Amino acid sequence: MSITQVRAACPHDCPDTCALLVTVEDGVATEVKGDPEHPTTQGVLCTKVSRYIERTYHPDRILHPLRRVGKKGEGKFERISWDEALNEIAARLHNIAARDPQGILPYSYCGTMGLVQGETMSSRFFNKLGASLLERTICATAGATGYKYTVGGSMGTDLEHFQDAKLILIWGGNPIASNLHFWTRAQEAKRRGAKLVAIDPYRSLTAEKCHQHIALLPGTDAALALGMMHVLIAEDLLDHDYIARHTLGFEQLKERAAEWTPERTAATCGITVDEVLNLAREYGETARRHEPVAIRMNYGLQRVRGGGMAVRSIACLPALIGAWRHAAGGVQLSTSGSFPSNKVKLYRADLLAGRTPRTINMVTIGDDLLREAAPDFGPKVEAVIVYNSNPVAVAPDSSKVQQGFAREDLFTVVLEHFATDTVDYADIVLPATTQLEHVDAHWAYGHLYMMANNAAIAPMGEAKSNAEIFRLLAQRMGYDDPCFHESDEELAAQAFDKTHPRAVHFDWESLKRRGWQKLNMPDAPFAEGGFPTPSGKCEFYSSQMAADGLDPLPTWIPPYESAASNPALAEKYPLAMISPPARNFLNSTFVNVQSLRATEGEPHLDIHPGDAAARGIDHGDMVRIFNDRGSFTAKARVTDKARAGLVVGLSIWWKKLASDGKNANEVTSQRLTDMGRAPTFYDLLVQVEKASP
Ligand SMILES: Nc1nc2c(c(=O)[nH]1)N[C@H]1C(S)=C(S)[C@@H](COP(=O)(O)OP(=O)(O)OC[C@H]3O[C@@H](n4cnc5c(=O)[nH]c(N)nc54)[C@H](O)[C@@H]3O)O[C@H]1N2
Ligand SMILES: Nc1nc2c(c(=O)[nH]1)N[C@H]1C(S)=C(S)[C@@H](COP(=O)(O)OP(=O)(O)OC[C@H]3O[C@@H](n4cnc5c(=O)[nH]c(N)nc54)[C@H](O)[C@@H]3O)O[C@H]1N2
Ligand code: SF4
Ligand SMILES: [Mo]
Repeated sequence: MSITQVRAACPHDCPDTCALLVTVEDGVATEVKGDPEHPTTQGVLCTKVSRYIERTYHPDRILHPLRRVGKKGEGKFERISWDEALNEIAARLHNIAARDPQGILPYSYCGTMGLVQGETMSSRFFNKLGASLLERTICATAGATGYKYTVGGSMGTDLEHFQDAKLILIWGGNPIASNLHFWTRAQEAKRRGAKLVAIDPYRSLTAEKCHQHIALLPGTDAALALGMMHVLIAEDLLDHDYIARHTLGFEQLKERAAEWTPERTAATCGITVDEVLNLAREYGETARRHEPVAIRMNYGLQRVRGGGMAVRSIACLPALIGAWRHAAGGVQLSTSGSFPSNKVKLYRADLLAGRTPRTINMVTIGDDLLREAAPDFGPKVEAVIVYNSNPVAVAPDSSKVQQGFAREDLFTVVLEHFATDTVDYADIVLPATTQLEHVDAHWAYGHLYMMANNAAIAPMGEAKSNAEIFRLLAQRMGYDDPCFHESDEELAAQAFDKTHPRAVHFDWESLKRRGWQKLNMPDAPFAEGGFPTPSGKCEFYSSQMAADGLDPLPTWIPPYESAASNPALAEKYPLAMISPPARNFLNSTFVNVQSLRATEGEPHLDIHPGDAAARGIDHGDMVRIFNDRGSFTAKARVTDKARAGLVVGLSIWWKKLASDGKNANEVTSQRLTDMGRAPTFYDLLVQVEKASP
């Protein structure tokens, strides 16, 4: 028997991008574990990916191409050959492209975060075709935009220093579920005497284990940050030297913050004046003692109308108290901007050859699939090629999305591992390889290591990698540019820009052997300023924002839907709802892995005892959650984990595995954030009632 161990990387949309060791016995993968030597993985994986073998060898894997035989949505298919599948797709795409290639739309996100199996061959393919461009905004662009205006780019505190912080604010994130290796560091900090504070409307698994939990109303984070600034300034808990040398616009910020008294802040956020005062004082006083103070800001607070401004406002705080002076101080939202990935070479925008196709926002796919040709829109969408995403389950305002994909005149191709909710609407389904079956190179958004993924096993059945599928499609379309012949290995070897000082040491052959390699980065990136903003300073005042039509100073933008901002709507739909990630799923991935679904049970709705009693709802009752956009059912959990006025439905369930064939996105809206054109998944009002049996 031959036993080998293969170095791999976790492909999932998770900040941790773990280093994996895959045990292979006679060509069969038998175990996936964390690399004990990798400094952030430290030999530990989350429960989900510990089950990667179960997912890879799952009996429901799609293992050969399929053609639809039933009605759209029914999920009935017949087996066809790769030749038939590729020929049919090429014929349909040629036909549409002859009228206008913008009628063709790619739809993809981060099913895999790999640079190769993400957007390399696919991007080249769609650029050459002149297809519509997709704005990949479904997750992080509100915060990334707000952070960029303020700090200059997606960079911040290095994960590997958080254990040395003395105060950590975990703001809008639930790392026990979604950023496990940060939580390890936070716990080590706790053992060394640090205080952990969770800022979250919901008593999440993480909030439960922090020293303090501040349960503010959803969408009020910018107000809390402004209130903290008010106190820091009023009580002179500032680092004047850092402010003078490394920030821009302090005088204007001071005027703005003056408006945010602790009383106004507390009323806006639905918390106490003491909570505001004590948080600000602890934040300022810890820094005053020259101790590191860090913020781990995450995505929960961005999924509302003012999501960009919320991130921007929080991102101003470390500069006010000079927290950036310490390696363990500052703030981390995402480290993605640290990676010089080689997008010019990988994506090949030059293949557009001067054309500028229209752009479609993936958040508004529901409306856009239902639109007719129009001067302000362009041609009707006639074909969608979906890969690395499951839009029918994850995109907002789901009944519209479903209606769009149900269009008889829409040609849909889905590259997948499993028969997801989206696959049910496909005309052609193509079997894709999993991370164990293909090669890839990875960046990360929670640490600073370039990562390699070696193929551990041969492709299952007739599955092919995404890059290979687009390579074959390019051939069928008659594209002869040499870039369409590059192998997955050749693509991986170009992953990072070796001319960039942070990646000069990148070498694919050695990365493959070692598995990982840290970027060249200073320990405390902004200790001496040097922010990558236009002014080189942390911009409290941003002229760029003014030029972009935004308030140049931090400000609170109320949610579209809340009791305070829309009282008329709140009469009808009095409860705010959020649907953050369930611990055992990764977005909608893993929902079909039996052992993980069994742990989550079934779709739940957490509701405060007061709100439940007012509606005659008991623990365990089936409830209907609804608003003008739609409804879904879930089993009520009556618990004060959800603050009064808020209901929480951990997500993202496959619709077809829920009792009513629906999930939380029935009630979410397609409205966009203040900046970054991102979704507002947690900005909505609903009513809840006992479901009729
Ligand atoms: N297990 C697991 N891990 C995941 C994912 C998953 O689905 N499952 N998804 C991955 C992806 S794609 C992403 S983007 C990240 C997301 O990572 P995080 O943003 O850390 O997501 P969550 O862990 O749900 O934490 C969000 C928290 O924000 C809170 N929240 C909601 N609204 C507000 C608000 O207005 N203000 C504040 N302060 N808090 C609010 C929620 O109650 C929730 O506890 O996680 C990644 N990791
Ligand atoms: N209500 C609500 N909705 C949300 C969110 C929320 O918190 N609440 N979160 C939002 C966020 S943050 C995000 S990032 C999006 C995520 O939305 P998506 O990016 O669509 O993520 P997944 O649902 O995990 O779907 C990814 C799919 O890619 C497939 N896949 C994985 N690897 C490969 C591969 O190598 N090749 C191919 N062809 N397929 C592959 C998987 O099988 C899976 O079905 O959802 C958003 N939707
Ligand atoms: S999902 Fe996240 S925590 Fe789990 S193995 Fe992958 S990178 Fe690590
Ligand atoms: Mo995400």
